Amino acid sequence: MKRLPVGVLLALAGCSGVQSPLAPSGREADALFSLFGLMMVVCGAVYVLVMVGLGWSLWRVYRRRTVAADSVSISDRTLDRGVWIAAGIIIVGLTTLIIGSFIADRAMFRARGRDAMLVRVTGHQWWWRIQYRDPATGSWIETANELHLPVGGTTRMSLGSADVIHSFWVPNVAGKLDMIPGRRNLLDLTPRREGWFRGQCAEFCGLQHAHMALDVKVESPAAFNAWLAAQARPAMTPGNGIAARGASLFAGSCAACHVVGGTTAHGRAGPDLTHVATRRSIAAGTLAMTRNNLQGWIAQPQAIKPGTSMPAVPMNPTDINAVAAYLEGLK
Ligand code: HEC
Ligand SMILES: [Cu+2]
Repeated sequence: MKRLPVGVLLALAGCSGVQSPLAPSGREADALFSLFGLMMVVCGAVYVLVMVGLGWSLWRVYRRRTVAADSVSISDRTLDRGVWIAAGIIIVGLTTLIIGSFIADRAMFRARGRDAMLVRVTGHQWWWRIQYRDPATGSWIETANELHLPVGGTTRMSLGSADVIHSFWVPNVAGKLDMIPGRRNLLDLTPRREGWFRGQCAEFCGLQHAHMALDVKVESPAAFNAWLAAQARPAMTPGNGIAARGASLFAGSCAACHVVGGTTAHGRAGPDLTHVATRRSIAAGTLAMTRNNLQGWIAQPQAIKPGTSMPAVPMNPTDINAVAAYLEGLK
């Protein structure tokens, strides 16, 4: 049986993932993938030609050497011809690449000017604030760390930052774009395949830069609309005794930094938690959304993301459990 080296298998495994520009699943990523292919072909061809030329000249030198050691010389005409061929290859190759990248760039911003749905994403150390403009009312619907996109449609991201420079990158769907304090950059996303993808902050932004990931769900327009409508609703009222106790503890210790829609929690320093339990992970893709992980995060955020601006609020385990039960009910 033929066996591929482990390194080759690992490299190939990287091409099919949920965070890979080599598995394009959107119009903008398609354009970049085609450009990547063109660059591989042009640069590969130049590489092969250079290697063949090198081999050929070495072979000629070697052949002559065996005849007479000191008669190695290249005529001016051969030299001239070589220079012209090299110049031709460079001009044709570079022109092809320039045209290719111009076309890819146009393809990526084709929807500009048309009315795409607008989503504001703001980078924070080290999480993402996400705000959808409600097409019906024009008001903003806020969530965090999990982006939903309707398949087939174009969503325009307005990217900004609240502190340092971050960079927004969901490789399967589109290229990356920096998020710069004081300005908004626009990026269009037109995913064409449903499923979960993963984004990642792509500009070093401090200690927990690596723990600044983004869950991305591409779904049917109907599922997307239902999701958006659910996100716009105020939070559920706690169902049982423990969760109700958790709610009052939350109002005392956490409300200064977090919003829970429909309650007195109005803090803007941290992610909106109105529907936190609908999300797949917490702390920007760092932990799966489970009761245990909520408890662990509340008890020791500094152990999970050292340097995060969420402090460990002093609470005993029973209270932490109650708060986690409350959050788990925020569907
Ligand atoms: C000083 C402000 C502050 C206080 C007080 C605070 N938090 Fe946070 N919280 C944050 C910040 C900032 C983050 C984002 C951290 C990150 O992911 O890097 C966060 C993240 C979270 C998350 C993860 C949300 C998500 O979608 O990823 C949960 C859950 C949470 N906090 C719960 C609580 C609870 C419960 C309390 C009270 C016990 C609390 N927080 C108190 C600032 C605060
Ligand atoms: Cu970042």
